Amino acid sequence: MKTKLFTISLAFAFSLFLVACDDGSTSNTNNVNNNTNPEICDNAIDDDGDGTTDCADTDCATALECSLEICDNGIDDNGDGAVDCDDSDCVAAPNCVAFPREAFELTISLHDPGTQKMNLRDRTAGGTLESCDFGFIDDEVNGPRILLCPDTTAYNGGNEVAFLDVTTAPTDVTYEADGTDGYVIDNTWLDGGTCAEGWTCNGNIYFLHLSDGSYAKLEVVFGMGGTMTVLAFRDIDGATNLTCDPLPE
Ligand SMILES: [Ca+2]
Ligand SMILES: [Ca+2]
Ligand SMILES: [Ca+2]
Ligand SMILES: [Ca+2]
Repeated sequence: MKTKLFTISLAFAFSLFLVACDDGSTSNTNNVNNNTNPEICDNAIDDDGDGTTDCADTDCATALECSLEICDNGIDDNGDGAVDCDDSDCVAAPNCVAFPREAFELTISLHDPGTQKMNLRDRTAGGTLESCDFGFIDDEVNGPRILLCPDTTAYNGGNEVAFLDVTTAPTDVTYEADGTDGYVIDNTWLDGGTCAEGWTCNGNIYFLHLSDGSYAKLEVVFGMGGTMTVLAFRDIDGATNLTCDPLPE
């Protein structure tokens, strides 16, 4: 008899529990209705068994650890203890990249055949590179000129300041193939003229279409006395985008 009363009491209590928890929803995605473990939002486990894990679970929509880190607001937005650029979520944020992956500086000695040709894809330089993209060569008469390697074409942006901030390879220009003299892109240096002896050549911009289909941009920062300093920008995924984040001071 006692056992029967106990069973009835238990059933009644359980029915009260069901009534108390019924919010009328037919959805079973809310943990309040699941009668299962609540989703913990940072343990890589689908705790409540609904097929979604951690931040992918709508139960975690408002969880701090599922917030996006905003990389320049001085706040630890996602509560992981790391603020802005110290947060690994910001590793690719423009303001957090100390040295952009695909923007780099080249120093080219026009009189050293061993450094005259460049491969932008693996950042190698050499005078006999088979897979080079371009080179700079001083032909003594006309000053330094760009030499395009096989299957590289280029557009000479001259010293158009407007091209400095360009982040997408221009599509409304004609990319020229190599000429018979190997110096297809002539100079239109900032200070004009032909870059004769003693030249100072700053500010020239070239867009390259590389043999793998990707684009690059070259910006001559400085050129004097047989040495050229060139910034090279390239998007690793090819297509038309260029990475043009400024280099650190
Ligand atoms: Ca979880
Ligand atoms: Ca889940
Ligand atoms: Ca932040
Ligand atoms: Ca953080």
